Amino acid sequence: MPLVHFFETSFGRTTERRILLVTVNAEGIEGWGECVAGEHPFYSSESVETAWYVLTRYLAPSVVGREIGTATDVRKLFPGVRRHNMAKGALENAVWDAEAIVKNLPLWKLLGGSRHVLPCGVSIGIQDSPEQLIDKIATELNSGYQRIKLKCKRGWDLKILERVRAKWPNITLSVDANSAYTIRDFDHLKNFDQFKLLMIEQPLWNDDFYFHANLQKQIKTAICLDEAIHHARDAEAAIELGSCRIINIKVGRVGGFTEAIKVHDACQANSIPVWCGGMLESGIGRAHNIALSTLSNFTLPGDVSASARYWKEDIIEPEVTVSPEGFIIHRDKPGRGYEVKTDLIEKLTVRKEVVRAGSATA
Ligand code: OSB
Ligand code: MG
Repeated sequence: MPLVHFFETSFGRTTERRILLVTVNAEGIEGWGECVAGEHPFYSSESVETAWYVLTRYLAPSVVGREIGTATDVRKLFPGVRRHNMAKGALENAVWDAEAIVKNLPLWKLLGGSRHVLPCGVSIGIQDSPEQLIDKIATELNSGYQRIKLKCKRGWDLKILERVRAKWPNITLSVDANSAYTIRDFDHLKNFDQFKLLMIEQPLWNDDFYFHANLQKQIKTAICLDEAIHHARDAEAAIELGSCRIINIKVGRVGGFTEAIKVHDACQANSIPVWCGGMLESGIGRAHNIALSTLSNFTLPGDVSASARYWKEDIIEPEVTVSPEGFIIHRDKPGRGYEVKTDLIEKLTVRKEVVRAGSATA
């Protein structure tokens, strides 16, 4: 699916998405999940290809044909595959979707959510010019978004922030470095404090807690970890070390709703606010992110934005919309709450594999 506008981070530019969807058939009920792995293993070590391999060869064969009491049990059936969280999350979440439909409950309720009106932010990529960025920010503010997050890297940071703050001194603003900086940049990063940012997301290495803790001691701006958090124990370690004051939860990155809830609860117990990250999802992943964002500790605006920011036509009905005040209101239909446009998906599909009960495990 081509993106309406390219999306550029410190690790590269995306112009179209290849989206891997998982459908589970639970005695006639269809549950859908989206694998949020990228086209290339740049954000994390997973990609669409690795997820396809792990799902079709290991995860799906261990789950089909099995009696499943509740979606939380799905990961207990997985063979001993290390990591590959996005592949695992796609399958587990499809079962959550099916379970919610079977129980005639909206997914958000099944997850234990309680928030009804969800504050939305936007993530704005690196642009071809500062002028193009200013235009984009103006458009998103006009649409009502409550928080602007800018992708940054060396050469696209302090000067950009100066221009943005000169024009909008009071908007809620944050930055996401996707690991663009190193220890050599600590003095440089101290300069970010003057811009009164809500947070700086994952400034250092994707797998680091220790140097983030050092950095957090030296800067006033709150550090938020994204890439580094793979499960609740990571969250606990990062919090105990002082590596961050905010955590971004992406359900795929932590391997599904079960672990996402654990991360959420660990943060809540330590008074660390969380928000829902995005991975340029289609409507299915987007609907799941909305359901997750209803949990009580999702107090900061998420990167869950309207379908139209990403797609000419989304694969769900209705599309996700954001109110002029910058809120998404969850839907109360059973399951994910949005219909899947199966005809459109069929038209866009380039590869498909059906894993049936009794198929050989690797
Ligand atoms: O770091 O949050 C990130 C997109 C792809 C990979 C990583 C990230 C992002 C985003 C986009 O920031 C959020 C969105 O879906 O709008
Ligand atoms: Mg991020």
